[in-house]
Amino acid sequence: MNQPIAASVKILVAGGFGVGKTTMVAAISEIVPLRTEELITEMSTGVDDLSGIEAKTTTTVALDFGRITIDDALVLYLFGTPGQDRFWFLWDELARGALGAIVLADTRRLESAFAAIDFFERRALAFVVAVNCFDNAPRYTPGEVHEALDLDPHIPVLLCDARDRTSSKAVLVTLVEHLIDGVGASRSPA
Ligand SMILES: Nc1nc2c(ncn2[C@@H]2O[C@H](COP(=O)(O)OP(=O)(O)OP(=O)(O)O)[C@@H](O)[C@H]2O)c(=O)[nH]1
Ligand SMILES: [Mg+2]
Repeated sequence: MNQPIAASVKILVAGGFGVGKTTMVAAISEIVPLRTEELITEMSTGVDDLSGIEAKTTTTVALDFGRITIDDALVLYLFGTPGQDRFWFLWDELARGALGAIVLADTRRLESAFAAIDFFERRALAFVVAVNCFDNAPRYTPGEVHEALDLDPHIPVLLCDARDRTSSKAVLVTLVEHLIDGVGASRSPA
């Protein structure tokens, strides 16, 4: 019997430097994720802002890649972006064909989410904002983060732990629901 061919959807996991993108792709993926991590060298001194993530020793230089099968009909492919400004030129390529994005944010450096938010708003690519709750980071409610980032009212904001599979999957589910809402809204009569 022929197996139905599953629809495959490309999702980006984006955000500033060191917010936990690689961690989230690894937490969600059912396959061993492809990573392109390089050691952070003295080259990055004075270039990359390591405040709050001093223990970080590696950084993504191209992409992270993972996969999660939702059911027979749907497979999600996750692409984690590099976080450092000098790899911005890769984002256009990575965003090609993507249906939606997760913007990860860290409340110690909330402003590092602006570039990713701006990128997706300009391209009218649907996204949700997920605050990765690092242990020593100030706690804010999703509503406060929503306001601080000056987001459009319909953009979902939620708190998560990027190391935790259940928590990261909840972010993905929120994004998929947001995408479905968007399709519904664009189909409903004006
Ligand atoms: N305490 C805590 N540490 C985390 C969390 N998420 C990630 N980390 C750690 O924070 C560091 C940064 O995580 P990465 O996943 O490499 O971040 P990234 O966004 O991929 O970083 P770049 O690719 O360099 O932009 C790593 O040392 C992780 O172990 C979290 O939710 N809580
Ligand atoms: Mg990374």
